[in-house]
Amino acid sequence: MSCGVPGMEDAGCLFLFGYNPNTSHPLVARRVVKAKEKGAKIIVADPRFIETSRIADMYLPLRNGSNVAFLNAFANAIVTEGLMDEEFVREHTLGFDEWWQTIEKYTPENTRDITGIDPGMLREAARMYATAEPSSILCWGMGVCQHLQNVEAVHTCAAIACVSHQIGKPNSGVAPVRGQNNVQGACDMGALPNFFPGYQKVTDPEIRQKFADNWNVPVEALSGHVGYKVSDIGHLIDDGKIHAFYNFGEDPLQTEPDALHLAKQFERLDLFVCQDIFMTQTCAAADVILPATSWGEHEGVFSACDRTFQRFTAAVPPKGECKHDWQIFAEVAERMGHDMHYRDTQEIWDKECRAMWPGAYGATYEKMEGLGHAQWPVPTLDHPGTPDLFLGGAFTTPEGKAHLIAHEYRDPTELPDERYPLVLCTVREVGHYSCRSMTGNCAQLSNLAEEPGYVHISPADAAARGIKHEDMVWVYSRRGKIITRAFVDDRANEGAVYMTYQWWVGKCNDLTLHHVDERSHTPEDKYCAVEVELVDDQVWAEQHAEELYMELKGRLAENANAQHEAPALS
Ligand SMILES: Nc1nc2c(c(=O)[nH]1)N[C@H]1C(S)=C(S)[C@@H](COP(=O)(O)OP(=O)(O)OC[C@H]3O[C@@H](n4cnc5c(=O)[nH]c(N)nc54)[C@H](O)[C@@H]3O)O[C@H]1N2
Ligand SMILES: Nc1nc2c(c(=O)[nH]1)N[C@H]1C(S)=C(S)[C@@H](COP(=O)(O)OP(=O)(O)OC[C@H]3O[C@@H](n4cnc5c(=O)[nH]c(N)nc54)[C@H](O)[C@@H]3O)O[C@H]1N2
Ligand SMILES: [Mo]
Repeated sequence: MSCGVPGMEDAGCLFLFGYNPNTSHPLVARRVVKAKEKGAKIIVADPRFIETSRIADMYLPLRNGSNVAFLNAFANAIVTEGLMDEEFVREHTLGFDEWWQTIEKYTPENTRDITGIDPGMLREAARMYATAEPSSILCWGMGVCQHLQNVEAVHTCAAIACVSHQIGKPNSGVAPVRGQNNVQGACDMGALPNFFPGYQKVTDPEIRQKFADNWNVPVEALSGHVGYKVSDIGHLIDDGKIHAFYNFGEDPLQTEPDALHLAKQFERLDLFVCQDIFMTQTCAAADVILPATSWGEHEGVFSACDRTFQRFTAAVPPKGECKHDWQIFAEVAERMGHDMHYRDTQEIWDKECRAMWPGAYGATYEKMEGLGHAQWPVPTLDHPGTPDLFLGGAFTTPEGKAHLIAHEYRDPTELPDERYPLVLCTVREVGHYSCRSMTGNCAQLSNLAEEPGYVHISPADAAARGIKHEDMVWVYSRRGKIITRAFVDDRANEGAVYMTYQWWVGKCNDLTLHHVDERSHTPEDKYCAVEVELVDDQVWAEQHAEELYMELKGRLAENANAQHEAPALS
C-alpha cells in the first residue's frame, strides 16, 4: 500500500474496487466508516451489493470479470473530462502517449456492453475520485487479483492514481489490502519464489553473495533461478519435475482450485511433508506431519497490509510435541547438514531481517515493545517510519518516474453457456476463515454457520429453478458436483452465484477452474461456469450432507489419533 490504514480516515475519497472490507477486514471497515463520518466520498464497484454499498455515495454494479474494461473507461473519463493533472503526468510519469493509444479506445459509452455500467454514472464516479480533496485512495482486493486479468487491472489502477495525481501525497494512492494478517510479512521475509527478504532479487549475484555470506554457505548453494509458485505444483508433479513437497501453513486440498484433480496429483509425490497446527485434509494426505505451535503459543513479528511491523508475544506455552515453526525449520536444516541455530525470534529478526534489509534496519524489538510498531521503510534507529510512499511523486523505478501501462480487455476463460449458465464467484464470509481449520474448530463460530455451507443466488435465478431459501441444492461445473444449501440473496446479481471457500462438504474448489494468469500465476477463483439445481429429495439431501461431513471428520480424527500413536522419530 502507498498509504497507511489509519490515514484512510483522512482521505477525501475511498474507492473500493473488488474489495469487501466489512466481511474481510473489519478493522479496515471501521476506517471506512470513520472516513465517511469525516466527510469522505465512498465509491464501491462490485458486482454484488456489498455491505459498504449501503453507505456509498456511488455504487457501480459492474459485471463479473469486466474489470479491465471498466478501469480503462474510468481512466478514459479522467482524461476526456479534463480531470488529468498534466503537470504531474509530465514531471512524474513515463509512457503517457502509448498508454493513451489503448485507453482512448475504451470510452464509457462503448464499454457499456461489457461492464453494464451507465456511462453517465461512470463519468460521475471518475469526477468524484479525481477531484476529491485532499486525496483519494483506490483500494482493491481479491475481486481484482483472482481474475484472469489481475496484473493488468493493477497496472491500470496505478495509472489511474497517477494521471489524476491521487498518489504521491499523504493518505493517497493505491491500497491492495493484503489478505491475511501476515501476507505482507511472508512477502517481506522472502516467502516468494523470486525474492530474498526485503524484495532483494534471487537473480542478482551480488545479493546472492550477501545472503551466502550471512548464512555461511558457498554462493553456489543459493539458486539463482526464480522458484515455482504454489499454483503450479500440481502440473509440475505431472511433468515429473516435483517429487517432494514440503507444505507449511497451507491447506491446498481445500483452498486451491480444482481440488479433486490436485488430490490425485499429490498421490504421485514420493515425499509429502505437512507442517500445520491442525489435522487438515492436506495433512491427512501427507507422509510426514510436523505439528507446529499456533499464534497464541509463539511470538514474532507480523507485517500488516500497510507495511507496519507489529510484534506479538505468546499467551500460553506449547502443548504436546508441537514446536515453533522456526525451530522445526532449524532442526530440519541441521539434519540436512546445515548448522542453523537461533536463540530466539529476536535473533532471527536482527540477523535475517534487520541486518539484511536496509529498509527494516530501524525496526528494533525495543521499538515494537508493547503496542509499539514500525512502518517500513524505516532505515535508521531514530527513523519514525513511513506511512506514505512516493511523496512528491518520487517513485522507486530506476528513472524515479511511474510507468503508465495499459492493456486491452479480454474475456474471462470459462464463459457461461447453456449447460453451465451461471458465473460462480468465490468469496469470503465473516464467521469463517480460509480453509476453516481454525474457525471450524471453534464451537461458537460453528454454531453460527455449519456444513454444507451456502450458495448465494439472486431471487430471480432461484425462482427460475424452483429453489427456495435454505433448500438443499446441487452445484456443478465441468470439474465436479457438490451439495450445499441455497441462500436466496437480493444482494447477489442475476446470472452469478457466490460461495465461500470454507466448506468441506459444500466445497467450491471442487468446482473452480485451475487456470492461472501468465504473470502472477494466481488462479481465476472469481470466475467459472456452473449450474445450480434443486435436490429432488430434500430429506435425503440433509442426511447425505451430514454423512459426508461425519465421514470426513471421522477420517481426520483417525489420522490425528494415528499420529499420536506413531513412535517418535529420532
Ligand atoms: N472472515 C474472513 N476474513 C477474511 C478471510 C476469510 O476467509 N474469512 N480471508 C482473508 C484473505 S486470505 C483475504 S485475501 C482477504 C480477501 O478480502 P476481499 O478482497 O474482500 O475478498 P473477496 O470477498 O474474495 O472478494 C472481494 C470482492 O470482490 C468482488 N468481485 C468479484 N468479482 C469481481 C469483479 O469482476 N470485479 C470487481 N470489481 N469485484 C469483483 C466480490 O463480489 C467481493 O465482494 O480476506 C481476508 N479476511
Ligand atoms: N475458491 C477460492 N479459493 C481460494 C480463495 C478464494 O477466494 N476462492 N482465496 C485464496 C486466498 S486469497 C488465500 S490467502 C488462500 C488461503 O488458503 P490457505 O493458506 O490454505 O488457508 P488458511 O486457512 O489461511 O491457512 C492454512 C493453514 O495454516 C495453518 N496454520 C495457522 N497458523 C499456523 C502456524 O502458525 N504455523 C503453521 N505451520 N500452520 C499454521 C492452518 O491450520 C491452516 O491449515 O485460499 C485461496 N483459495
Ligand atoms: Mo488471501
